[in-house]
Amino acid sequence: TILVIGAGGQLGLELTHELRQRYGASNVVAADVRAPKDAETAQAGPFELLDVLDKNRLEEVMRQYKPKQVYHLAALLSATAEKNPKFGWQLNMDGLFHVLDASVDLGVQKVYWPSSIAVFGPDTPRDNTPQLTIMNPNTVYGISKLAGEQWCEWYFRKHGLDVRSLRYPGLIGYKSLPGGGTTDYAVDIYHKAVAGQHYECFLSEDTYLPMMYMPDALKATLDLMHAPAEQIDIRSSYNLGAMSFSPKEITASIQRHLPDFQVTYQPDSRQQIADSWPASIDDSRARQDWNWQPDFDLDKMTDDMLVHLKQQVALSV
Ligand code: VAH
Repeated sequence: TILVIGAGGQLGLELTHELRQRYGASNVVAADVRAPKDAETAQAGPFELLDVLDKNRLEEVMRQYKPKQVYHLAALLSATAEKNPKFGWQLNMDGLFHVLDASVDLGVQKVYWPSSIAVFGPDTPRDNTPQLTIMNPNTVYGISKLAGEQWCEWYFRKHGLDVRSLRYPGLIGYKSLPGGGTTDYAVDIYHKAVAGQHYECFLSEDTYLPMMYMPDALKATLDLMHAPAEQIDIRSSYNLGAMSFSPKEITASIQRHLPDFQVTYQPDSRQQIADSWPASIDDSRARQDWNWQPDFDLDKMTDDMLVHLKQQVALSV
């Protein structure tokens, strides 16, 4: 059995769907602090209400299902955590400790925990950011992800827990909505374009950020989890990249299909967060250790996103 904590989030919803397709729906338990919005998650397989800060409830769920693998995705993302710093730290850190301790106690074979390019800060080299480099994150989310990486490595060294992690760039998909991130503009913009509306972007037009299409993020996650343990040389978290683009470039990519689509720019507080992050990532260690290779670039992602979002609109009328 596999347990997915935070199964209702942007990544959790897609990962649960992918894992259920691969391992059978009844073998993948979806858990989240709130009941699933989409009927599919609820109907397709087992669902448990779980607040990961409630350690007793977490242990109860884990004793009931005895998962061999746990994917712990529940967290506050960058913009939300910056507005709720104490809760952001508590959820991101105590939630992780509860999962790591319960996994050691109950003999879980593998744990997955997502990190982020948010672990890098304003004095990190911005272009082709290396795996090992200066890391002074200046957001609550980034501080919690950097601390979490170090704790994952500690649990691997001290308890032999096989915990694995990826520093995701901004993730973009059509099956789920983002929740409180700084890169969310890159999802919102496609929805507006397909709805025939203009989009007001909360980042400036030349804000370059590392990004990845959801199918690539799912492939990387499962490739990492399937790799033999002896191939995993990095137990903090692997740099992971696919592409980088700016709001201006994703707009041009969309206008290849929807030439009348218009975007205006109104940077808000998320601009400072974006400015503290790298422009591009060196993920050569992931490519060396477990053969990472992305499939989607910006135009290929745009073509796929627009086709699927148009289908969703057609089905919803
Ligand atoms: C965020 N989407 O914006 C997340 C991610 C790299 C960005 O961590 O907070």
